[in-house]
Amino acid sequence: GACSKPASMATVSQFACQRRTTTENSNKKITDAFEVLAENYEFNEMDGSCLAFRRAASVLKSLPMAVRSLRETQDLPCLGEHTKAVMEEVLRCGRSFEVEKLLSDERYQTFKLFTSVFGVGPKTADKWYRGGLRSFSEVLADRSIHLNQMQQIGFLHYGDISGVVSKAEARSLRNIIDEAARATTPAAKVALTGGFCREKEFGHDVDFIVTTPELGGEETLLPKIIDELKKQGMLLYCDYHPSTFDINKLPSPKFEAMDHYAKCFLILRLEGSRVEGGLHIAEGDNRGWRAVRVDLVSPPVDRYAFALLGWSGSRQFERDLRRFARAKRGMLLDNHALYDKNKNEFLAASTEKDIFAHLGLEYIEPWQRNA
Ligand code: DGT
Ligand code: MG
Repeated sequence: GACSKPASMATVSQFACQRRTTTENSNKKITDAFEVLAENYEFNEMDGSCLAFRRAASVLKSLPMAVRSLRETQDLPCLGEHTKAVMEEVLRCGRSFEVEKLLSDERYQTFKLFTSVFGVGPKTADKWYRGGLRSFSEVLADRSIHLNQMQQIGFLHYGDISGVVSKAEARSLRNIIDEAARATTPAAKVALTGGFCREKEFGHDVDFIVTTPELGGEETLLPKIIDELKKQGMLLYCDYHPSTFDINKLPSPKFEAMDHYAKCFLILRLEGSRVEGGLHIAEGDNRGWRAVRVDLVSPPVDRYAFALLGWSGSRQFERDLRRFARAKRGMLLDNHALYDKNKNEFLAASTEKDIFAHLGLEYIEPWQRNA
């Protein structure tokens, strides 16, 4: 009957945007196992299986308590045969044989190593792996390999940018970006987004949305900020993409594609910081600075709320917002706009709350979006 299981497990939505997921994860052992498997499916370009394990992990992360038996999960969405088998093993033995096998698998280990380099994705990792390469020294010694600029810089700063960024470092970067923006454009708005706006303790980079109160002012904002950072001697790397935004385009429900706003992927020199437990392969120790990855995105101000919601994450939360909009509301959502297919019109929004309201969703705070 209804009282045989915890009430909180009885009504879990299949959509992450209808769940509240904090950084506290009571089922970390199981979700870590799922994430190793998902990652391996991603390496093998098996998108369906990858998504199945990511969705299952996301559901368990939203639970307020640890799952103790398979029976307790019978009403939870997004758990299939395979995910349940892995979960059952972790519950029974504390670990999964399939995961253990992967963790010691040469191909998995090598992909994990290669994709930890900035600018190296599964495709490049696969090419290097099929070429017989297994270590960084083998890659760097191979004369037939041409590293692009991103990968060269990735190896150069590997020790720093493969380490995590702390909340304190994100805070100092916030001040730095704030000042660089205001120095050139006094009215500029800077918002911290990504994992650090969800109250994560650590991240792999720091993400910001920057804009101006005047429509069109954002067009010159990023180049100005970049110039300012360069003047201050902080700019170690800058990959700038100008805007390709088209206001007439319908939102694209495909999440994986990058959005069309002007953006830059940066590596900045952060003074007075050290990498925790980082290993240095190309740089001396005892420096008073470290390299950090920073992303800046600059939408026009009337798209600010869509950009903010689209970059706040988590990835699973974002995927499900779009999936929910389409499947349950007949609407198309992306980082630029929300389009109602029933009325054939765009729905404007100036805050994230407006977007949730248009979608008929309860508002979920950023710190509850760690799906
Ligand atoms: P991390 O790894 O600690 O930096 O964690 P997050 O959540 O900050 O992840 P990150 O920095 O990769 O991305 C932040 C958010 O930006 C992500 O949750 C969704 C958005 N985003 C990043 N890359 C893409 C992309 O390729 N397509 C779309 N649509 N959104 C993206
Ligand atoms: Mg991030």
